[in-house]
Amino acid sequence: MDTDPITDLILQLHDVNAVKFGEYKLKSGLMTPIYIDLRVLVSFPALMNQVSSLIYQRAQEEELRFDNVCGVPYTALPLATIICSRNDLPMLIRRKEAKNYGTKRLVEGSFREGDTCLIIEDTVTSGASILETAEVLYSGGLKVTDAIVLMDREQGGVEMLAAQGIKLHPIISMFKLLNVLQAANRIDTQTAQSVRNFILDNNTFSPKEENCNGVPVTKTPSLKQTRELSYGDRAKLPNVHPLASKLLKIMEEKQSNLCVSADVTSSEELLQLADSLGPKMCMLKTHVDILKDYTVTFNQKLQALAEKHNFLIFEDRKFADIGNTVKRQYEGGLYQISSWSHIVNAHAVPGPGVVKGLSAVGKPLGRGCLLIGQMSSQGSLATGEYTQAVLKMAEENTDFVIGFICGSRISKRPEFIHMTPGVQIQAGGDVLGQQYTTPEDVLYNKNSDVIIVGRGILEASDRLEAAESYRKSGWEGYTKRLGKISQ
Ligand code: 5BU
Repeated sequence: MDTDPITDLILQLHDVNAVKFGEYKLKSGLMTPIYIDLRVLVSFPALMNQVSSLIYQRAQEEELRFDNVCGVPYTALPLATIICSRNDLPMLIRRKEAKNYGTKRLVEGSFREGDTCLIIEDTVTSGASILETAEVLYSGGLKVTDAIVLMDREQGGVEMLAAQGIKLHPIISMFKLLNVLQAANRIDTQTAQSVRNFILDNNTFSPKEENCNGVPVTKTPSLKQTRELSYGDRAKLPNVHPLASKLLKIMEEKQSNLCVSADVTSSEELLQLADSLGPKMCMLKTHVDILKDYTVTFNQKLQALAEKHNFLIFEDRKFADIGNTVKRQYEGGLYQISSWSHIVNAHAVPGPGVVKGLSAVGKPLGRGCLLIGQMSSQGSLATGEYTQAVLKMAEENTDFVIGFICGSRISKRPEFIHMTPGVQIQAGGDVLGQQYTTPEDVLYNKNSDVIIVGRGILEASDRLEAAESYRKSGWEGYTKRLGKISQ
């Protein structure tokens, strides 16, 4: 099988046990489910050479200009040595402590004041170690503009260093590493997802720190301890979309984060479901194209029930075409979805045009859209870098995108709503690839906001009783989460 050099390197790093999964303590004291230990590299000369080549190649690709190279002690020190020796570059060594005899220098090697030094590092979490080395180099009169790191844990290091004027160039990013190991069956989906959640939930960078005069100050990055905002608090955030705010208020008022997926084929049955389960849910999800007897009167009745029981309607249409087509599918045709559905969803696969097309119709009507960041079905291709691209698309369209369909929280912005399908009281799946997790897992462990439940309720002998039990366990998961302190 042909692999790119990074994929190949990731697999080799895993082979030599430089990537470990379990419970480990970071330098900061934070517990982590993944530990990158590149100290073992020195025992594998071929890998040392490969890594050094990739780092130097990166410096060339980025056309970096520098006079000397300094590896952050200790792990990156031999890497810097190989790079400098092979490419005839002058190296500097940063001492951890000044010796108490002789010159007392903190930077060993010969350099001129004003020289630019490139920093090499093995792993970055917050960026603090690189900054520490840069500060020693600054004190010697050197400049630092760039740093290259073999492994970026994607926990805020790039942003923190950028705020300090240092551009960080990662060779391997955490999400790429997880995707590669998962695709190669080195780790299972659950492990990969739990590490992704950990990384997303543990960003160490808090931007703008200001002193009392409003002047930005340099602060050693610290891990923030925050308590989760309640649905009600999130409804009042200044940048929240009005429809997201409405939904969050409904959830708070009705103590429900349950969206019932009304996947039935008769309009009469759907209306009856909406009326009887209305008090239990914050949202009703439809697949209008599976109804065998759709009429305009039906959707007028459905809207009246949404008013009566105070829930939102979400047509799970999953638009996925070019902007011009989705615009016409959303407002026209038999169903005229935009005229009755508060919320629709879309795949990001066509690019931003899909959101632009839908938004042209929905925004003036005060509608909102959920982007599909992940799917509950087995083997879904919406993972890793794709999910990250969806996130970016949402962030660029917050006047219409109100959140995501996903398996777990993918954005830290409390204005976005995360909704998760594939939920049943009993975890498991169906014969066509659906995968189920429990309400508690979705709310408490996966940090999502809304559970979407279809057959768990529809196939119960008493649907009302089942809806109440999903409402209750979803709400309990959420209240338990509110008590949790996140780092
Ligand atoms: P279920 O009966 O609880 O399995 O129904 C789940 C519903 O959510 C069903 O209407 C699906 O079309 C919908 N769904 C999903 O299951 N998984 C996804 O990733 C997305 C939607 Br997007």
